[in-house]
Amino acid sequence: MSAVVQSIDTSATDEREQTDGFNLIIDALKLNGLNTIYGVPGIPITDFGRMAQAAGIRVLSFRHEQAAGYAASIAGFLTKKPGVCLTVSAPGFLNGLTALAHATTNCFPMILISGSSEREIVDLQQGDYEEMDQLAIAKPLCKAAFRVLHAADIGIGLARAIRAAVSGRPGGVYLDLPAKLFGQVMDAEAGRKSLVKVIDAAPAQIPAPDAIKRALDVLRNAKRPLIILGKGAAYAQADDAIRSLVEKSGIPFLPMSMAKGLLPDTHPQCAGAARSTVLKDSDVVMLIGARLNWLLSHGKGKSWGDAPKKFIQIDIEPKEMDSNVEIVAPVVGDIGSCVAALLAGMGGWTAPPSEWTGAVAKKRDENVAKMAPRLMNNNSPMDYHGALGVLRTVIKERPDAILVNEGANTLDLARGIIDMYQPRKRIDVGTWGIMGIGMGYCIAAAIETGKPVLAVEGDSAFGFSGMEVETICRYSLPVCIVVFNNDGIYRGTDVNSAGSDPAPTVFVKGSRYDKMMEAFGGVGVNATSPDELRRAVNAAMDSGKPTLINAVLDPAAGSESGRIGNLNPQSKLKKK
Ligand code: ADP
Ligand code: TZD
Ligand code: MG
Repeated sequence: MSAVVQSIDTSATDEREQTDGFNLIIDALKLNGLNTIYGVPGIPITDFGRMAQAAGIRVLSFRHEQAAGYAASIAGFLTKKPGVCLTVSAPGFLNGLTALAHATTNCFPMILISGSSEREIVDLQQGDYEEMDQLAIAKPLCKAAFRVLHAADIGIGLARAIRAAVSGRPGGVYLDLPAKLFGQVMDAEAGRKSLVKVIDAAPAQIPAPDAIKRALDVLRNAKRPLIILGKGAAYAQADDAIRSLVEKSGIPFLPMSMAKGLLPDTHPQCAGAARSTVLKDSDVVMLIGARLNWLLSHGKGKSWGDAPKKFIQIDIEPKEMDSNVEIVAPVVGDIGSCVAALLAGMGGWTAPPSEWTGAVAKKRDENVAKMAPRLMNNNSPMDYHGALGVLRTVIKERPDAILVNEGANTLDLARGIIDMYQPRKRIDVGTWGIMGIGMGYCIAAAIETGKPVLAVEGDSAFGFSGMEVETICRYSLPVCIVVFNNDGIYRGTDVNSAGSDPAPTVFVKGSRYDKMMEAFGGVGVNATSPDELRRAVNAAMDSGKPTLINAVLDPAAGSESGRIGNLNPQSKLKKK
C-alpha cells in the first residue's frame, strides 16, 4: 500500500498527527463493537493489552489461553458477535487453537488474534523467538485465516475476520498480527479512513418459497411429527418466532443440550423426558439448527426405531443437507427468516393426531414421576440424583442464571435432571464433548450477561481449567462452582491390579477442591449432604461471591463414560 509509512519517524519533518498499529487495532475493534478481549499477555502483545484497557476495552487476563479461547467462543454464542481471544506467538497461539477449532466445530463466531514473530525469519526458518508459521497451522482448524502486514490494512483485515466469523454458518477465524505491525506508524487521518465499520455482518438468508412449501407439505401429512431444536436455534436469537412455530404447530419438541430453555423444559409440548420414545416412534422430524451427527445417532440405527422417517432440516449451511441421511425437505436460510416463512404459510393448520401427542405426554409424565423420588434423597455421601435434585431447584428459583456443565455422569445426569426455563442459559461441552470449557465459560457468561453463573463440574472436568478460579476471584465474578467430587473419572473406585500406582481413572481420595478457592480469597465450602449443598449454593447465588463447593459424592455412584459408554471400543480378548 502506497499510503503506508513503515516505522519511519517522520516527526521532525512532518507535523501531522500520526497513529500506529496498536491504536488502529484498538480503534478497529471498538468501531465494530468488539469491546471485550479474553487472553494472556506476553511478547508481542503486552503493551497492546494495556493500551486496549486504557482505551476502554474490557481486557480479561487469564491463566491459560485455552480457557481464554473457550471464553471467547461462548461469548460468540451468547452475543452473536465474534468473541475475541488474544494470545502471544507459537505456544500461546497453540494453546488458543484448541478453542478456535472448538468454536468452528460448534458453529460459534470467534476471532483468535495472535501476535507472531518476524515474517522474514519465520519463512527462512532461522529460529526466531517463538518461531512458527501460525497462519498455515490455523487454516485447517478454522473458517478463515488472515494475516495483516501493513497498518493501513488493519481495518480491512478485521472487517474480513468479522464477516467470516458471523456470516453464514458461524465459526472460528484466525487473525495473524506480526510483531512489527503493532509499531508501524502512519498518518492518523489516513488511518481513520482505512478503518471499516462492518455493515450487516450476518445478512439475512431468506429461504426459497418452494422449500418452505415442500417442508409444510411434509409436516402437514405427518402422523407423528417431532421438532428437534439445536444450539443453532438458540444461537439465532429468534426465540419468539420459534416459540410461536412450536405452539402453533402443536408438535412435540425435543431440545438438544444447549437448546434447552428455548422453550421451557416444563412446556406441555416438551418431549425431553420422552426422548427415546419420540426418536423411535416419530414419522417426520423437523430439525431446526441441529445436525444429525453422533449426538443424534446420525439419524439412523437402533435409537431411531423401525418406523420410516422423513427429515425436514432448517439450516444456514446448504452442505449440511443429506450429510447422514436423506433430507426430503431441506430449508436453507437463517433460522429467523425460515421460521417466519413457515409460520406465514401455516394458515388453517391442524394439530397433529392426539394419539401421538397424548402418548408422548404420557411417557414424559411417567418418566418424570419415576425420577421424582430419587431427586429428593438426602444420602451422605451424595449420589448424583440427590445432589442434582438440589441444583434443579436452585435453577427453578433463579431461571435467569447461567448453567455451565461438564463431566461425564455429571454432564449427562445434570442435562436430564436440571430443567431450563430461558434461552441460552445452558452452556456445556458441545459437539465434541470436550472437557475444559468450564471456567472459561463461567467467566464469559458472567462478563457478557451480567447474570449469576452456576457451574456443575465433574472433578476431572474441573481440573482442565481449575486454575482459572484465580481469574474468577480477581475479577470478583458472581460464579458458584459445584465440583461433583467422586474421586475420579466416571468413578473413584478403580484399582490397579498390577502395581502400586493408582489406576488411570482415579484421583487423590478425599480431595478438597474448595480450598483452591479459599487460596484466592473466594468462598470454599465442603458439602457432604444435599442439605449442606442447598445451603451453600443458595448462599453463593444470593451473595454473588466467587464460591467453590466441594460436593462429596459416592465414588461408586457413576457409570463408565456416563450415558455414552457404548462408544468405548472393547477388547475381544479375554481380560487377564
Ligand atoms: P446441536 O449440537 O445442538 O444439535 P449443532 O451444533 O449440531 O446443534 O447444529 C447447529 C446448526 O445450526 C449448524 O448446522 C449450523 O449451521 C446451524 N446454524 C447456526 N446458526 C444458524 C442460523 N442463524 N440460522 C440457521 N442455521 C444456523
Ligand atoms: N479430554 C478432553 C479434552 N475431553 C474429553 N472428553 C476427555 C478428555 C475424556 N473424558 C470424557 O469424555 S469425560 C471425562 C474425560 C476425561 C471426565 C469424566 O469425569 P468427571 O465426571 O469427574 O468430570 P464424572 O461425574 O466422574 O463422570
Ligand atoms: Mg468424577
